[in-house]
Amino acid sequence: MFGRGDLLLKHWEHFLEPYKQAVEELKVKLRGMRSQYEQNTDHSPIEFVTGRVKPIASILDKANQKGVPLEKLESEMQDIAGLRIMCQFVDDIMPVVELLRIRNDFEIVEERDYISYKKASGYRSYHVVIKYPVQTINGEKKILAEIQIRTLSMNFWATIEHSLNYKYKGQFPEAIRLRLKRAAEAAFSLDEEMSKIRDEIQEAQVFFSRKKEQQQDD
Ligand code: 0O2
Repeated sequence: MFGRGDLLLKHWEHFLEPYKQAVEELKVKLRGMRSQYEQNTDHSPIEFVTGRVKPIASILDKANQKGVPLEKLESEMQDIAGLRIMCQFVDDIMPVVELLRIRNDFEIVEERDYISYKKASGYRSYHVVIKYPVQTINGEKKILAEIQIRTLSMNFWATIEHSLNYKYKGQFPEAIRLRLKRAAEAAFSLDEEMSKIRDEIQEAQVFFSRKKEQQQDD
């Protein structure tokens, strides 16, 4: 016998299935871009890629906050499937966006540049919303997915701020809000400093990766 809770869970699993498939496929595809760079050049603009399907509780919270009715989730919630591409340098971000723009396995429906226009919270990242075709046993289904492209330093700040946000439910005590603002400025300066010594860093990285390869061959 199935209870109401089991049926509800089954309904959610059915709804989320194409999103899970899309995240798995996109992780492989985006990681493939990194491997191709590694094989063909000395520097990959992509450091690493992660992906997740938004947990049901977060979907419900966000729908509630934004007043999105559940029957409109598919068309109005853009980040149920979420991918993140981390770059070492700010200057790597637009070339990665360009790589996404020229792909023909999905369509870009929106871009949000929170790097040129950071959010009031201090959040910086470049968001690309895509329509991705998933092949299912019932035919093709196009779903929305959000790809966030950011530096390691932007990611560090966003990860910490996100966990604090969860703890304080967006209502930060003034002292924490100030510290986060200062931390965002420090993350910005770190990105700037690293960009200035980018050539030095990359030379050192090439040197170390060649040395590692030599040691593996010996
Ligand atoms: P989770 O847990 O990462 O899924 P908005 O109306 O601006 O709040 P919208 O319209 O959904 O958000 O789109 P946007 O701005 O592209 O933001 C979607 C996602 O970007 C968020 O998803 C976060 O992942 C990230 N993000 C946006 N603003 C912030 C911020 O101030 N701090 C941090 N840490 N992340 C941010 P979710 O659903 O909030 O969270």
